[in-house]
Amino acid sequence: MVKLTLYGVDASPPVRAVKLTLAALNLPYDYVNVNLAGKEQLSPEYVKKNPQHTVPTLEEDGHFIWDSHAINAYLVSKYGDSDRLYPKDLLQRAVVDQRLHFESGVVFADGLRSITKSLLFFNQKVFPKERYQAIVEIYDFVETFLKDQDYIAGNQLTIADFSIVSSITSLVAFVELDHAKYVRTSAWIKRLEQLPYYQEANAKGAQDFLSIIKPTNLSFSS
Ligand code: GSF
Repeated sequence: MVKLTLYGVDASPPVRAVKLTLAALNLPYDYVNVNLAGKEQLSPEYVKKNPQHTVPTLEEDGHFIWDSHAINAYLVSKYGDSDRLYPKDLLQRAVVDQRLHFESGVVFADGLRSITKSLLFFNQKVFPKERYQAIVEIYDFVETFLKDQDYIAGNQLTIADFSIVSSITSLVAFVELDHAKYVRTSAWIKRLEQLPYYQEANAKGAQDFLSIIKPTNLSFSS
C-alpha cells in the first residue's frame, strides 16, 4: 500500500471531511500541519504541491490531489472495499454529487468562506445581514434534504455526510443551530457523533474552529 500524506489543519472543515473519510476507510496516513495564520500555504514548497494553496491536499506516491470533495471521491473509489460511501449506481451517485456541489458552492462559499476570509485575513467584524440570512437558508436546505431519510444523500452514510457535517458544525460558530427548529439536522448530527472516529476526525477540529471564531465577537448588521 502506498503512503498517504494529508496536509491540513484540524480547524478547517474540508480537512475534517477528508479525515472522516480516511478514518471510515481505516486508512493509515501521515498528517502534516499547515499553519494558515502564518501563511505557510503560500510558501514556494506548498504552492508547488497545490498552486491553489488550499488545505486539504493529499499526497500519494508523488501525486497531489486537492479539494476535499475530489480527494474523498478518489479515496473511496480507490481504497473502499465497497462503493458504500460513494455509490456506483448512477442515480445514487448523482444525489451524492449534488450534495457535494451544494457543500462546495453554497455551504462553504456562501456560508463559511464569505465570512472567514474577511474576518481572519482583513479583520472585518461586522457583516451584512445577508450573510446571516445565507446561513439560515443553508440550515433550511439541510433540514429539507433530511426529510424521510437518515443521511444527507439517502439512507446510508456517504462522503456527502462527511462534507456537510464538517461545515455545519463550523457554521454554528456564526449562527447557532436552533435545535427545536432544525430537529432532523440535530438528530443527524447526533447520529454521526456515534461514529467511533467522529470525535477525533471532526468534533475536535470543530471545537478549534469555534475557539478561533468566538473571541472575534463578530456581529451581523440589522
Ligand atoms: C476549499 C478549501 C479551502 O478553501 C475544499 O478543499 O473542499 N473547496 C475546497 N481551504 C481554506 C481553509 S478553510 O477555510 O477550510 C484554505 O486553505 N485557505 C487558504 C488559502 O490560501 O486559500
